[in-house]
Amino acid sequence: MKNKLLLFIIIAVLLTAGCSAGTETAWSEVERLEAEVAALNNEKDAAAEREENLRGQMAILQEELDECMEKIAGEIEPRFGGPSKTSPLEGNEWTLIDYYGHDLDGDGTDEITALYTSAERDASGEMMWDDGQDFILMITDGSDYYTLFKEFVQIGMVYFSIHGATDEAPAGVLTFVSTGAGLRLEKSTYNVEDGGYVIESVYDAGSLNVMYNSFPCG
Ligand SMILES: [Ca+2]
Repeated sequence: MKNKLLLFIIIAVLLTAGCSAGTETAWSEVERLEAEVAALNNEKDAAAEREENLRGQMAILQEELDECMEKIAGEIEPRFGGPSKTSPLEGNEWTLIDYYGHDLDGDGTDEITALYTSAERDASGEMMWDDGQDFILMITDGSDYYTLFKEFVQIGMVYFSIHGATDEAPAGVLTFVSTGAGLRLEKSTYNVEDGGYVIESVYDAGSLNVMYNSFPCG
């Protein structure tokens, strides 16, 4: 009887010890797994932050690339000012800034190159410039109109000069666009084959912080 009781006690002790050891092992495993999950979450947060930073950098690079492509396209691909029977002045009020007559297409007859703006003159004839206004530089040849420049210019001015033909170059028009953010220069020459003016970008200063220029105004 005594032997049976002793055997029961030993078995009970062994079983209790076994359960306790199993529970401790399970808790350790849970703690290890929790630490691993926390580490993975930290890694995930860091990766998300890196991704956001990269997206920001990519957006800036894309913007710079677009600007470069736009600039290159403007420099490489000339515009074409073909003839139109409709004046670009139609539909709005325009103020004539300046004009000049010269034979630009070599047919012996002068065309009129004229610069207009949407800004108005006051009663004494002085220009009333706004922060920005539209400009049109156009050529009139009989009943045909050629638009060399038609844009809204913010805090800036448009000028033109006329050049006669030489042995090296045909007659043409230079268009200067001076703004608070840069300077553009375009050259327009008549193309006999296409029957219109090829407008090439000669120079584009890009984005500048212009503090002053001595160009005359109006
Ligand atoms: Ca002519």
